[in-house]
Amino acid sequence: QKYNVAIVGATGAVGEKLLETLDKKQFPINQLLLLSSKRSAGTEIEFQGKTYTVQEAKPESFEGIDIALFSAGGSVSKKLAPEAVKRGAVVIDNTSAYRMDPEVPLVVPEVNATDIQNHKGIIANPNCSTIQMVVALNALKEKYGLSRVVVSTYQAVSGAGNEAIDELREQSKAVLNGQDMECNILPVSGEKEHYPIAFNALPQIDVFQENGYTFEEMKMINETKKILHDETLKVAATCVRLPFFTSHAESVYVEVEEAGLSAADVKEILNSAPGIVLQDDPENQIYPTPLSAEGKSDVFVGRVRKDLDNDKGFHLWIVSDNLLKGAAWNSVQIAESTVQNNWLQK
Ligand code: 11C
Repeated sequence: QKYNVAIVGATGAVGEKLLETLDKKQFPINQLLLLSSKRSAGTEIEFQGKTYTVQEAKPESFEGIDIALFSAGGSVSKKLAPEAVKRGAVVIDNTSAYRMDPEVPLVVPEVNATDIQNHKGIIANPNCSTIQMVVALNALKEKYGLSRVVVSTYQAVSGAGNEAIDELREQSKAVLNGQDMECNILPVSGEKEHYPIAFNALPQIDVFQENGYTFEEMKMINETKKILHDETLKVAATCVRLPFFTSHAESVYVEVEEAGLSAADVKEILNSAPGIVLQDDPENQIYPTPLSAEGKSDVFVGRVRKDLDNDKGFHLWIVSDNLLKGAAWNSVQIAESTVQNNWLQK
């Protein structure tokens, strides 16, 4: 069977990767519809030897669509996802619009694919930095139990979209040419203050919340609990933007429930978990980096160490391509799981 698929946000950084992933996975497509904002409508995109003209996304666009992959920002999803569902489509939404809605499954297929069955038309794709972390956390939780997680992230500019990628490129050029930098986008497009990302580190991803955490940090905290089905899990996060284009890296401290484990025990579990590639050989300086993970769909884990003071504490370094497993790849995995298990019906 083949499906009519729409991509909303086809011209964006994730949209591009959605097309790449649908092609790579040979997703069974009958008709493909590429949608965008009015501004990007008219753009021509090649896919599997055919040229498609991107159309402005409107409620009527979704007539006859089976699966709509949304990645055009939360406000577009809020407005158009219900319209798509009303017209019979299942929406896989890569924005934060519906993630914490109790009616909406929030899915990383290696962790909680069966949650898809409970969907009422919308399935949410988690935040990129959450996805790569929970793939590793779930493996540990299933075997050893999990009580606490403290994460600090090192995130690529592509998480903030094509404009942020351009900003890093232009600022880097300016610095190297001894010119003044323009700062218009980062840390957050539309915020009052903008700071250089080139040759810098910005401890703000998304807007600040009343509790002093950023929205990105709260996404990591709340989404992790939802995906792992554990509201009692203690999670703290600090999210930082760094000047590279692709892949998020994370330093993660975890406390498991079982006592007396070694780093080797933890590595063994991670090594056999779905979606994870263990790259951990300090003697030969083997560990993942943002550049080594770029373009790959796996979650890479290295630097696994036992805490020196806490018997149940372990430190991990987790890296993955934020536009692939963190976004497009995970969305298409959700689509595959949905159709292969006959879970399209609401
Ligand atoms: C970033 N994690 O790196 C964000 C991008 O909620 O899907 C993903 C935003 C989201 O800026």
